[in-house]
Amino acid sequence: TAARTSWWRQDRFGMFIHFGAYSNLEGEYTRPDGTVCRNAEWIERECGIPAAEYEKQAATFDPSAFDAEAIVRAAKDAGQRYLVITAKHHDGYAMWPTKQNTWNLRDHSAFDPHRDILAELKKAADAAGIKLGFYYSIWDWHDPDFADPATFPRYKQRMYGQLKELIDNYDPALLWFDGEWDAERPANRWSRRDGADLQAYLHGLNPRLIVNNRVGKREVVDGDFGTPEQEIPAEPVDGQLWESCMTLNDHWGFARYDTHWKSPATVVRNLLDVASRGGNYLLNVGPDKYGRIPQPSVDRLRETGRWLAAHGQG
Ligand code: FUL
Repeated sequence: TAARTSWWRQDRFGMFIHFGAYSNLEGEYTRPDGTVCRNAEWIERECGIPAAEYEKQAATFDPSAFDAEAIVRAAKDAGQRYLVITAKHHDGYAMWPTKQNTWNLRDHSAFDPHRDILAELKKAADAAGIKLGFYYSIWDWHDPDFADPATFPRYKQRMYGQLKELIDNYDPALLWFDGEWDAERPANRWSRRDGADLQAYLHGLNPRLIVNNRVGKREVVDGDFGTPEQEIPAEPVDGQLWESCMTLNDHWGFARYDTHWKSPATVVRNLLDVASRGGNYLLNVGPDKYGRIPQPSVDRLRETGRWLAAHGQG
């Protein structure tokens, strides 16, 4: 573990990117009765959007302005040294041309079928000497085999298949799991054993992969590092590596109504606070439906980088 995680421990500061079919709604869903429901990456669930309707809107998703080089530049400007992008969030929509289903950006969108944003990001990140990681939700709202214990093995097979695709095609340095909790499968819980099996499988494919603790049950023995969310732990757990992930406003996915941005001073203070306690800081951006990082985020990243450069940390 020590050797495997050495780059990550040194890099300290990363960019989280929440981008998916939900981004296309930009945080707002107008119900048939005309009322508006607001959310972000949980919008399908929290606003009760019927699956057929969510699929219909996803078919119009066209992030034609996604610019991997601009994203990598924004990260570099901020002093960030790795990226973690949502390859699949809870809505189950894959952001690469997976062969396991058609619920993905290649087969179910209005996006240029010759483009592959994960490949673009990998290329840009490599060119800039920045590491690339993928967020992957175990919980899946779309796959019909997820919630039923009888069919879960079929889901699991597709999940393993998707993860192998990600590793084979994009060679990620890190996998950031999520959605390991049990909301819908009380009779068939994701166990530490499931997590250990999955980790063994992944390390069989690439022994250098770093994996977060949500691969298991978020305990000290699970994965390589802990994942406090929207908080900076006062008392780090003995010897455990950790990374605090945080939003720049109040949502992970793009929400056009959310202008509650943290000030650059707050971002710098959080980063220093995390670093002083030995943690990593994974700071989120949520691109809009065209794939552009919101300007307020770009500005804050630049300010943060300026501060770090001025103080010899850049
Ligand atoms: C949570 C998810 O449910 C949120 O949507 C977000 O991805 C956050 C980083 O992890 O558990």
